[in-house]
Parts: sequence; structure tokens; C-alpha cells
Amino acid sequence: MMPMSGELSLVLTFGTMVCLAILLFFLFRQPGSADPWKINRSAIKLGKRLGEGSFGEVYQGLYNNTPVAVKTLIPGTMDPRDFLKEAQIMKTMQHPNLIQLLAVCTEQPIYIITELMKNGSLLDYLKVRVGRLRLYDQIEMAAQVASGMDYLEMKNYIHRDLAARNVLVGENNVYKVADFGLARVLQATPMLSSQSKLYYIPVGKAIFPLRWTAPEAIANERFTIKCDVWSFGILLYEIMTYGKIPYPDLNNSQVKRMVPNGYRMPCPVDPYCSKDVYKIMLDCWKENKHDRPTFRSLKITLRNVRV
Ligand code: ACK
Repeated sequence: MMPMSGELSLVLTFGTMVCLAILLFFLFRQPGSADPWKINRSAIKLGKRLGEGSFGEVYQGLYNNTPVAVKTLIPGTMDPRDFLKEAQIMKTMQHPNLIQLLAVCTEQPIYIITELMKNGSLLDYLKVRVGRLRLYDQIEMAAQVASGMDYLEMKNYIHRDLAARNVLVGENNVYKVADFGLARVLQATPMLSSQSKLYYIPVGKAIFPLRWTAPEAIANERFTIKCDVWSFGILLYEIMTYGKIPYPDLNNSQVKRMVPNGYRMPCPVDPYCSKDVYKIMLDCWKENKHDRPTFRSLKITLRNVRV
């Protein structure tokens, strides 16, 4: 064997030490210490409870002395690693009609910290204003949601749970889409809150907001932005009916059987819904997903509805 020169052995020892240091860094680093928006729970002061979200409770809170909303996820709802991957993408989504993710706590229970919206969910907002909104206001809500969704569409991102309960209302008639991307990381058997059981039902190995979901997504468990367009049509129905549950006269098994066979909700009569708006709903519910409009065209069509 060739004797090793002093210089060579020095280089090898140094190399070994560097490798060891890298290995130790990856073994012992705090998960997420590289992401400044992953914060310690102590940075959040929880305030009053705002309500029960789909997969946990929502509180008002203070973060850096700024009022925020804190969504707490029931443990078991999603795998923290999957959630973190998704949150990384969610963090980059910035649009005036999308709820901004501010920070996350990734130990269980996971906290999702977002901007606070003073007027709560669109669903509740609609329900306490039955008969009191002008068509103009309703169209404005839908157009703003379409605008946020147009941005997601442009970013090749899919929401998967677009519904009035996931749109939030701020001051000065600002509407923002919340919870995009979360549905993707749901565990197959999440612990559903009692309220969520009204909306989400198990289909095969997954759970779906049945009444908001396009039939092809339920059949093959594959979501596309065109499924979001279908859900947007349902959301438009919720807006026009002041938050009625979709398919009010059908039970879940009837919805599952009849919608794929071509059944569509009729034009709401009480409260009255404009025929122009109903036509948009029907376009969103076209059987062939390629015949459904884009969010860009929905935004434009809504701006041109006669009010
Ligand atoms: O209608 P709400 O008061 O508005 O009750 C629901 C509840 O939490 C469960 O979703 C409220 N909520 C959720 N996210 C936010 C937020 N970012 N700002 C204000 N309220 C929120 C929602």
C-alpha cells in the first residue's frame, strides 16, 4: 500500500469532518428552522373563539401585535409533513381575493395563522341578510371569488373545496377565498367536526364535500380546476339563495345517483334568481368538464350581468 502523504490525510480528515457536520445538521436541526414563517406556538396569543371550521376550531389571535385568525386542526386531520409541503405553496399565493397565509405552527395541533376577516364566513354573512342584498352585491361577491380563483387557475393550483363556508368577508365588501389546497392533504379518515359531517361524506377511501363536488371528481377521485368551476356554480347558487344547502330536496344518496345522471338544480325561485345568473350556474355544471368556462371568462361574464 502507498503511504499516505501528510497533506492528503489532512484533506481526507477535513472532508470526513465536513460530511459528519452536514449529517449532524440534518439529523438534529429543528424541523422547519429554515422557514421563517414556521413559528413557535408561544408567538401566538389566542383570543376569542370565532367558530368551528371544517376540521377544527378557529380563534382570533395576536401575532406580532397584529390581529390574526388562528385555525387549529384536530390532530389526525392531516399529516404535518404533507401539510407543510402544501403550506409552502400556499404561502406564495398572493392576491387581493385570497386569504393570505401568514405563519404556521407545525407541532400537533397544527395552527394555521392567516389574516383576520372582520365579517366571518360568506355563508353566515348571507344567512343573516336574507332578502336584503341587491343583485349588484351578490354579483360583486361572485366576481371577487372568480377573480381569486382566476389567479389560482393561472398558477395551476386547485382549491378542491370551494364553497361559501370557505369564502371570508372583510370590511368594505371585500371577499376572499380561504383554505385553498387544504383539501388535498386531508387524511382519508379525518376526525370530522359535527358541522363538517353535514358537508363532507366518505366516498371510497376519501372524503368529499359531496354537494359541491363535480361528478367526475367523485367517480375517479381526480380533481382539476374544472371541478373548482363546478363548485363555483354551486357557490353561485349559495349566494343567490342566501346560503341554502345545495340540492335542498335531495338526500346524499340521491345527489350521488342523480347528478351524474344529468340532474341539475332548477333556477331558484324563492328568492328569485336572475336568468342570466342561472345560465352561468348551468355553464359551470356542464357534464363535459371541457365545456365549462374558465375563471377568467366567469369573471368577465359576471361583470357584464345586467343588474
Ligand atoms: O362565520 P364565522 O364567524 O367566520 O365562523 C367561521 C369560523 O371561523 C369557522 O370557519 C371564522 N373564520 C375562519 N377564518 C377566519 C378568518 N381568517 N377571519 C375571520 N374569521 C374567520 C368563520
